[in-house]
Amino acid sequence: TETTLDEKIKERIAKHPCYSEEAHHHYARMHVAVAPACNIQCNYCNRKYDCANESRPGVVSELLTPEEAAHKVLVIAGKIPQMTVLGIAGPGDPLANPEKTFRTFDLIADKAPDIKLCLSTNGLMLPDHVDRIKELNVDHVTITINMVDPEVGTKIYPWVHYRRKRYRGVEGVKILHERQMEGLQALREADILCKVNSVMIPGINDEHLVEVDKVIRQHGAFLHNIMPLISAPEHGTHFGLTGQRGPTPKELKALQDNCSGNMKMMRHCRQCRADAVGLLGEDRSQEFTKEKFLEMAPEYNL
Ligand code: CLF
Ligand code: SF4
Repeated sequence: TETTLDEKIKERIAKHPCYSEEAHHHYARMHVAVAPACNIQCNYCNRKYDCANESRPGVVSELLTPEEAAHKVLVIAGKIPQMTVLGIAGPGDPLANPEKTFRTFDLIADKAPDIKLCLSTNGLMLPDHVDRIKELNVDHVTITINMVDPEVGTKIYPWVHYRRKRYRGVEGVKILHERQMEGLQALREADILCKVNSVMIPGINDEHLVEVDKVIRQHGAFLHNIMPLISAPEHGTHFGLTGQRGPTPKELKALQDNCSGNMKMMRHCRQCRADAVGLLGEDRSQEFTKEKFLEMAPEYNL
């Protein structure tokens, strides 16, 4: 029955601070930055900094090897008992670095099986990896979807690098769009909870995101997280060469209100760094820099 389905989903998200509004008061997440490469270009991205699709632009996270990352996770899980989720969200695209991403998940699943694994991707390579994601018991996957209309997409993505070839303009955008839809579908079939992030870019995709919301809902997305473009020239993050501004909080809220049909709208996102540690909005990453955590012994006990 529907009630038991609801109950089951509630249980799956109960300790995930992003998927459950309530959980974010009590449970913490950490990110490990193991994935440097990316396979597309977003106009709002400056490659010197963390991926802007699931993180805070203008921040440079410390890159770790999978082994260092696993060590860090065991150290932190031992020190912060509310730590329930490990996410990989950058600094590039996790699935443009599949060996590093999956090696990290493997190590953690083996040593800390009660830590929930979470992944965020632009979706280009997602269809190739859904089986592996399911095998590893990764129950939460985020895809950043900024458009469902390639014409809008050409204003956001100048190129896409797919299977050893670079596609410019609408050709590349169409590949990205098809792969994102395919990935969404595959997640639904594998019964993996999918959150969609969209970056709201005034004048480019702001009105179009209502359509995006509708389409992803039809495809079974669980949660929609519309994030404001953070455009800060002083951080070297700007949208193309146009000096595009980000939305005001009022514009963001109006769009979120406009979208919230049946699907849940995430409104408590704090746009984390790719090496974030702690409750959402609390940043303890500086307590666990590489220099520091490598000196600490993992205290996490099974
Ligand atoms: Fe990290 Fe993202 Fe997983 Fe959460 S963050 S990979 S789903 S564990 Fe959360 Fe941070 Fe917002 Fe992301 S507040 S930026 S939505
Ligand atoms: Fe940058 Fe992330 Fe876009 Fe890649 S997916 S170009 S890292 S914002």
